[in-house]
Amino acid sequence: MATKTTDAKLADMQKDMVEVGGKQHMTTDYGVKISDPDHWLRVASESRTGPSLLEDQIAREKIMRFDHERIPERVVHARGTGAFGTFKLFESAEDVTTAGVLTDTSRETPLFLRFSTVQGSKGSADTVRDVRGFAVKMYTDEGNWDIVGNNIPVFFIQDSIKFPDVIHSVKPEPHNEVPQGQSAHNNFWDFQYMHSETTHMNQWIMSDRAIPRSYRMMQGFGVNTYSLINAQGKRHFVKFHFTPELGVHSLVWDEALKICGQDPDFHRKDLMDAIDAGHFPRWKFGLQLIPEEKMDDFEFDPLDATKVWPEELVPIRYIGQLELNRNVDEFFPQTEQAAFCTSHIVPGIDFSDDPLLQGRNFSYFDTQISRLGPNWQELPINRPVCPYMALANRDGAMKHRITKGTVNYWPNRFEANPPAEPSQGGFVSYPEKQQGMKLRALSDKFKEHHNQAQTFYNSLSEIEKIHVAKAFSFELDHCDDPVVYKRMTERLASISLDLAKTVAMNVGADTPSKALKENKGQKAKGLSQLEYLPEKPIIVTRRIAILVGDGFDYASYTTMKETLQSQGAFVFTIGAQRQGVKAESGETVVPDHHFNGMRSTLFDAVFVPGGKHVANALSKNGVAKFWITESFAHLKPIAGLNEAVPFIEKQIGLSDVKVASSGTAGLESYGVVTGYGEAAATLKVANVGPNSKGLAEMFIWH
Ligand code: HDD
Repeated sequence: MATKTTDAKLADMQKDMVEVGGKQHMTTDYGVKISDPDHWLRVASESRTGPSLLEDQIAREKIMRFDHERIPERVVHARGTGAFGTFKLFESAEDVTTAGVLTDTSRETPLFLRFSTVQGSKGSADTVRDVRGFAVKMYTDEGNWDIVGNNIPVFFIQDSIKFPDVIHSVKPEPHNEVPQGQSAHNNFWDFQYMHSETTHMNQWIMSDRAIPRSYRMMQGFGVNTYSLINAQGKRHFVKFHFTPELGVHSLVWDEALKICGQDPDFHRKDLMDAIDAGHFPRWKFGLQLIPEEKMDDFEFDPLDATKVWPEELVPIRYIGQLELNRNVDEFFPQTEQAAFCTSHIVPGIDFSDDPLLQGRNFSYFDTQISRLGPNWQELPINRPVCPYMALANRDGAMKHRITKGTVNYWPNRFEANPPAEPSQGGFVSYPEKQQGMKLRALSDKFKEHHNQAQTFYNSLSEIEKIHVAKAFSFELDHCDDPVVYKRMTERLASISLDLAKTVAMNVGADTPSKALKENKGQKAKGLSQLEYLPEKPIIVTRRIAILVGDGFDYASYTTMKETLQSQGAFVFTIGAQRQGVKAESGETVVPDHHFNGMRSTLFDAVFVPGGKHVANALSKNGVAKFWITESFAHLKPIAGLNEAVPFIEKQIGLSDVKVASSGTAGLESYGVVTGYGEAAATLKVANVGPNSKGLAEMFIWH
């Protein structure tokens, strides 16, 4: 029995839901109960297994259904996962739009959000270096509104006609289908060099933005320029922003690479676990608005998707909140079959002449036909929750909605299902005056490609800049054609001579002697991800490992575990063996994993309680020792007590880890917190920094 709900989309989907379990017998697709699901009907006796019979309608149905289980994966963004949620406004935007979803503060609009990577196939790993998709489908009272965005605010190309080229260049190469889930290859960087308009996006994808810690910890951007139309018919151009409550955080590259193999589902599990635990991820929703008459006031063209609208010039106005609060029940019908279209807008919202958006409006609508067939809009995940009557859109493969009545055209003699006047909510396109030559061209302002790329690079912190240099060095190291890595390195001299020189040295390109474009040090707001830290450092949903073996100190173990859990952290006991680990004081703890079952990379921090287990188990186990070394290398908070202190000190090879004297609070160094004596009994955890900054805040002693 479906549970009663006030969520309109959940109620809608429940009409099509059945549930595994209970006393209902197993049946065929046509409803006949099955008596023996394990044997094909065949000629057989006790001594002989004879031929299987084609007559077996039950076996044939089962095999046929299996043979056709797969549908084409998305041509890009094939790897992804999603969740349901709600959108609420805390401020009406009625001064700029008539859209109910952006003006009615009493509404809770149900939504579905799908996150994705771009390059890899459906089965590729989550933590690859890539752009992340951020596609939102809002089931509004006036129809579905899709924002098909990314976690990076700009795009590679300006004109949609180049999309097949940029995607072909990044996808596995055509002759050998290599590499999977990577942009580190000749064709990608060849294309990037050949199109200097990609220079800005290159900086973003080589930054830490392309290796997020979690889908919950990244921004979402609509990227394209849309329009909002108010009741007076006035138009504002708009860009959509989603800013995560948890802040923006990234993995470090070595960690990301390892997680690809250690847990390819890292991000999708992270999202599901947080929602299951009731820690619902939230994003503030904001608008950047430019009144129509101001569109020519900028040195860039606001319709160019390779440019951001600098926040100094166009501030973000936050008006709402998006929350994810429900996992899907079944992946295929609720995520794989989700179909987003940039062309799905509702009254009060309109397109712009953004040349990338215009092409997208054709492409998404079109691609769903090869993935799902012409009736994809009827699938439960895609259909609207408001009443709808597409009078003339009938038939086609896999039609399943039944429309009663004798007419399927307009006008009809009954005046059945008449069109709506604008005052009744009918969609009217903004009546824009158009005049011009028919040409294959873009306006002149689209020709400038480097200013914002430089500003992005200049705005990064020193550590972020180092990461960019390392990322370019990794990528170009994987290009074996000297033409590709040499030319691309040269291009970097139009951003920063230092960056170009470092990369040239690493990848074996010629060291550039002069900058290709003067860098005047221009910086801007909102580009460095360090600007997006939560107001107060929090540890909620952070994964923290406690390493224990036989002989560990039970008191400090439980104090730390309970304190961390009380603050919403996910705490895991990693033990020498999962059969049980015995504390010095006799208690037995059953670890969640044993040393070899997990890796430090899958956790945000590690704690080692004191006790004899350090000598008995940890010091004798290479994996446990490496856990500490690797955590340190990945800049993670490490804490240890008593006997654990010299153990930690040894693994990280630090001579200046400061150690408090017996009974007093511990001290910290490089994100390592250690302490001797009675401290364990009064251990409290307060602030925790994100894993790339403020690491030493992790454990605070009172
Ligand atoms: Fe796209 C999927 C985001 C440019 C053509 N795109 C897709 C998805 C996201 C984006 C998040 C996955 C949707 C899902 O989860 O199902 N794409 C973007 C952004 C772009 C962009 C932010 C730049 C502003 N895309 C873009 C262009 C074209 C496409 C210029 C073609 C002209 N994109 C597609 C597609 C996909 C797609 C081929 C594959 C699967 C799908 O649409 O539903 O049509």
